[in-house]
Amino acid sequence: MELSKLTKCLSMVILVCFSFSFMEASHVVYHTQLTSSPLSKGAYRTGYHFQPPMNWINDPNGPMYYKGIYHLFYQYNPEGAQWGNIVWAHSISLDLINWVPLQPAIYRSKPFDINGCWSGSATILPGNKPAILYTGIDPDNRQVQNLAIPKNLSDPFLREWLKPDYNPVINPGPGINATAFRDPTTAWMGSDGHWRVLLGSRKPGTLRGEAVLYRSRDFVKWVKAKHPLHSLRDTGMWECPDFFPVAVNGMKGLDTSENREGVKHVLKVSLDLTRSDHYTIGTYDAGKDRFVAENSSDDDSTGLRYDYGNFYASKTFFDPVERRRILWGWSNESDTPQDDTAKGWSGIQTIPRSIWLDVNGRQLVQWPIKELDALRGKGIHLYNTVVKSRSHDEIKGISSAQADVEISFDVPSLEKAEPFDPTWTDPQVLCGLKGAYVNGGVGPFGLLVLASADMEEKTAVFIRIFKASNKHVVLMCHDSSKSSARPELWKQSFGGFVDVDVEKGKKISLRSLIDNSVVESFGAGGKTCITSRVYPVNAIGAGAHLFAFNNGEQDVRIENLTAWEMKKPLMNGL
Ligand code: DQQ
Repeated sequence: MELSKLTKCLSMVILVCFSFSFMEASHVVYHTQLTSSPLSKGAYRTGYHFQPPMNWINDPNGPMYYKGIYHLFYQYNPEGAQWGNIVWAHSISLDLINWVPLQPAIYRSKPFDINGCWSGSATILPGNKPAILYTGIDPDNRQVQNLAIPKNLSDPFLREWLKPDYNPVINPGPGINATAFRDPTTAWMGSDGHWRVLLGSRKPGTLRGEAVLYRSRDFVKWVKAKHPLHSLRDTGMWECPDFFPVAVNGMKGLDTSENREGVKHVLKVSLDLTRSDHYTIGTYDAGKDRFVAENSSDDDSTGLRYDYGNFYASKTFFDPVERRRILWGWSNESDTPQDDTAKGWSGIQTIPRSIWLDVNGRQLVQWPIKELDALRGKGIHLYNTVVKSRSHDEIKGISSAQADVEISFDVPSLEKAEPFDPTWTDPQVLCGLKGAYVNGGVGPFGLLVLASADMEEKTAVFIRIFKASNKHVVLMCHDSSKSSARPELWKQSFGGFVDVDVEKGKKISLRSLIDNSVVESFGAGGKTCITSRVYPVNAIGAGAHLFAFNNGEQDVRIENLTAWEMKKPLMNGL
């Protein structure tokens, strides 16, 4: 089907879905006890992040591209703003930014998923046939793995999914804890023509996290491999594993089954113990079906993370059109469950990010997909502007509650950098210790976003540079301690180190996607990313201001700043 026809079809679906969303809205009671609070004004609803019209969402599931359409499924509670009654909600898009909701694709209906349809992934089988593997919760509350296939392959929207009666296709067998056995990955095919899939698990009676491996010839009959693909002690339950190849050179993504010279592999696990996503770069030994991590400590809680903030249960997929790998992650609310009930919703997906291996081979780099730029509206530019020591300057001219800000700083001298204490191994702790309002040497400098006019409320996105014995250490933080006048909220600061040679260029960049209650930031071109959820009382709508600030002793210079207001895409019928 050509694109114009699809666009027409999509518009028709939008109409249908508007009525669908409206019908859903009619039986949900919320916003009752509130009068003029930010909650009642809907001030925290995001403008351009993925979310349904209402209710709870969590993990992104089964993202894929099929016949001209991008599909995103996600964990959804059709009945309220707290986790429960989970189904696979389904939305489609032509550009990964504008979304149209369809009916739920997978919902509780059979013994093998009667107590829940939990996370899973899509695989495109030969002949361009999508297949979904997901975790079902059976009548005994065991976690079993089920196969779902499209009812009608000629429907590019893939509206209806069949769950064959031979399910479950994988049962928790001997040596498996039936309540810690879930979240199948996208499968990949080995050179022997057999499929492989991973399941997140925890070795019974231990805290050893495992990525259990299964093989299949036909995608229906699966046999457990003798060894897990990878495991690590003391890491607890591994949820939502993801395993994919990355090119050693260049930014192009690879199909999940690709494995050749010039390819490394990435294993990501979502650590239930810390609710954070960690990834490791390594080699996939296809002969032994083992993953060999380049740095064995990297998948414990001190390792590399996609995002050092509020970001969990992420999943990638290969986009064959643009030949890129795209990452989705769930960002949970950090307000109270009572607020979520009052808002009538909870949870968003972060902006889809292209990911690739950094030229240094040590980490991944992430950047918002280029399609997001189409939402940029009114913009302002600043060049060559000094931000003096211990000062802040308002960036005026746009409305910044929903904005995209790119800024690049020149740091003329590193002489005043504070000494780095080698015991500072946890960047989050360091960001708490040396927050935005603790004066420093080189930094803290950066942006104050979602700030009230009197600056009582503000979220700081900043850089601080230290001098270690043999190099400079760059720290990136989100300081949310003053993000809201409401004392009862959780205002955790987040941080990550940035692996850049700041001595060389004496430059560092930041990009922040601001969206009412979300701040999603990318440091040094996407080497370090942090997402925070914040709930200001006054810095909402037209009351939200934007500043550049510098609480360091050293002046810094804004080499370039561009800030755009962000328009609202079609977002699931709203
Ligand atoms: N969420 C799903 C599980 C997964 C967890 C249930 C991760 O399948 O392990 O909603 O957030």
